[in-house]
Amino acid sequence: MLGVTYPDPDCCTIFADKFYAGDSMTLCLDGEDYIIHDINHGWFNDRMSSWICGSDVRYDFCDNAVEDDDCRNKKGTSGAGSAYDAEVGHDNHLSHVRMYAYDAVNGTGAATLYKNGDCTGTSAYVLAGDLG
Ligand SMILES: [Ca+2]
Repeated sequence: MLGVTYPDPDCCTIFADKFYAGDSMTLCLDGEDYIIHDINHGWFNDRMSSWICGSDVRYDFCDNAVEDDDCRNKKGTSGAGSAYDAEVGHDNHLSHVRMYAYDAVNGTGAATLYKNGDCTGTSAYVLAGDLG
């Protein structure tokens, strides 16, 4: 097992160390459909090494500051629904998180893909119906 509990369904917990260890921070949708957590100027900037997220949220973990508005093209990692990554592919780069309400049953489902077969490394979600 993971040895760590899932956060609330609309939240992600991010950790400073691999395998859900070290300092952590929990980020939530807080009832919104979309929210940005800007941590670029905070104590957790460029520290995330693992994460775990709840079932009702989709998320982009972005390497750069919010104002750069560039989270794709190998400048971030992402996922949808209950998922986790013990060893992120963009270790110690996270500067902001975009979170979206996610409903795999009544909304658009998605799959979260990982670079490595053991669900580690860089990840990305693919929404059902995406042309890819
Ligand atoms: Ca950064």
